[in-house]
Amino acid sequence: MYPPPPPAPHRDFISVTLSLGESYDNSKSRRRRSCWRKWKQLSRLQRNVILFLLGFLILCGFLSYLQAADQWKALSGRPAEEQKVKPEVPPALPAPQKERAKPEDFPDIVPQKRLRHFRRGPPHLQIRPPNTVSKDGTEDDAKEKETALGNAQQEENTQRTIISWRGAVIEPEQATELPSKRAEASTKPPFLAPRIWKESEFKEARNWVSEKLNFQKNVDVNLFESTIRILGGLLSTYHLSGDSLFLRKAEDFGNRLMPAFTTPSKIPYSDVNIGTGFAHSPQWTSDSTVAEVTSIQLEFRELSRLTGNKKFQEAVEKVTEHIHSLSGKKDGLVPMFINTNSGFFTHPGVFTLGARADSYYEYLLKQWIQGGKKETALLEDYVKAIEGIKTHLLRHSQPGKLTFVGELAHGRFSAKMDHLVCFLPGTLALGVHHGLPADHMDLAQALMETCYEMNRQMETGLSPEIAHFNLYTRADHKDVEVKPADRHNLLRPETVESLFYLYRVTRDHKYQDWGWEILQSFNKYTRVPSGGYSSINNVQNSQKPDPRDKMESFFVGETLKYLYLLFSDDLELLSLDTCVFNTEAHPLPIWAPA
Ligand code: DMJ
Repeated sequence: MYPPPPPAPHRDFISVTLSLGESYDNSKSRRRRSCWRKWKQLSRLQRNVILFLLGFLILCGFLSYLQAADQWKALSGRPAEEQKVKPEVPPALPAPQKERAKPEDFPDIVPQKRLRHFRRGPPHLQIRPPNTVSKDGTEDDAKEKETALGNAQQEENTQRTIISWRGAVIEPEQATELPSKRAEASTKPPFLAPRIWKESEFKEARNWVSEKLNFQKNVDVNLFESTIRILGGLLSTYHLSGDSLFLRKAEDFGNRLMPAFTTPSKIPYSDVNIGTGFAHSPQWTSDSTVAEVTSIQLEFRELSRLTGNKKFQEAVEKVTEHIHSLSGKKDGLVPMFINTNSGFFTHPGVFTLGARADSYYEYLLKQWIQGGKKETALLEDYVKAIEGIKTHLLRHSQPGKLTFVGELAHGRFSAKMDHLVCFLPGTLALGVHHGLPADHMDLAQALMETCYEMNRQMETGLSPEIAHFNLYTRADHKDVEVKPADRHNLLRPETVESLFYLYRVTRDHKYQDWGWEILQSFNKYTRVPSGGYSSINNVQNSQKPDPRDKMESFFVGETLKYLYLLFSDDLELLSLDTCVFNTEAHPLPIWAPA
């Protein structure tokens, strides 16, 4: 007797069996049968691998089809929207500010040689010097050097203009005293010579907008970011210059954003392709961010007022009205997400004044101001929200008793505050300037001090992206603590934005002094020797702040603008009584009473 054969060993490798003994038969049914047999002979692992590959190929094919379809759609064209727009309402902000200070008026101010700036290109204004010397210090080959210099030269013209429009107006080397000290000595010239723009620079920029700024591009943009930066910027420039080119561009751009509102709920999608008009949510969700859908109203309302076309205003006001009557708020505080299909808040029960909710509160107040303080529902929602903040989110840190705004997640309080929340003291002060209760000012001042401390307590004098506050007294613990992942500074504006409002409303020079300290820190730790500024990775390491080689456009659009206005002696410059700043610091007019 032979012993029984041993059990077949488990195989988890792929094998291919070739049947050499069979003669070749060409009949279809035989081939099909043999394929099926081979398939059955494969192990489960082999079959899964083949099925996965097939699925993957089908998915790739489908995605390329979608992309091609978009391109065909774009090519089939959309009507040219660069028609002449006859504004119903003329520009309302002051006429363009020309250069008002001549060098001879300020003999003790030595003109600075303009720095050279190099740039990769809009919209991120990434600053890099031309790379003509290799790492080991030897010169690169002639061709590379020639290209780098050529590009740098070409880029320098644009960069110089951008920086000098806004950035170079602040030349801190020229004034070394604290603003409050300087103000005491009335015989001295103004703290900073106001140089808002030079006509030649404006012309250069206008030419660029006229000849190069073309929105017929097959590109996805974020509705909120492009509204506050591009649409807001164009509308503001129209008001400051009175030049209808900017209004025509604004209307063209506004039209291209409108497909974002074609959702079942009328809560807009987050993204829209300005070339094809295809609007959509992010790939992973059908939600939009609450702050984003509620912080486009100032711009769209103004666009309607100027063009006489109500569709812009109607689209954004539907969103405001919908959210006004939506359940899921907590004493005026809103969750962070809203679904574009159902129109309901999602991820309920989480409340913050930071990312994804911040400018919802800001735009309630600012729309009320923009519209001449008549839309009472906006004011009610704003005042209610401030009370909600006081009830649920306000705490005091230890040992310094700093007032801060934390977060609430399903009833659990977290002592975490984004630097973004530092817009709040400024917004509260603006409300008080327009007649809201005086206790809002107490809160504004307390929070302003906290935001200043978020900067001052760091080794670089610059705030981290997120701060954590100590709620209990513990030995060797400061009020403000920072987690390793939150130690970066993106050159954000919120602290200096609020300092500007606090100074305008109280006229207390201490706010100028605080802004001055922050500006010195920006110059010390974020300024790039070859030009421009850079975000840094570590505000707690003054030896190695670790630049990121990236300058966000809000640094020139907001941070430097608010610093300029904070230090300006002209308190009527872009007055809080005639204009309202959008959330990207672009001034828009307050509508005159009917
Ligand atoms: C800006 O783009 C806007 O102020 C926005 O509302 C949130 N914050 C960034 C800059 O920090």
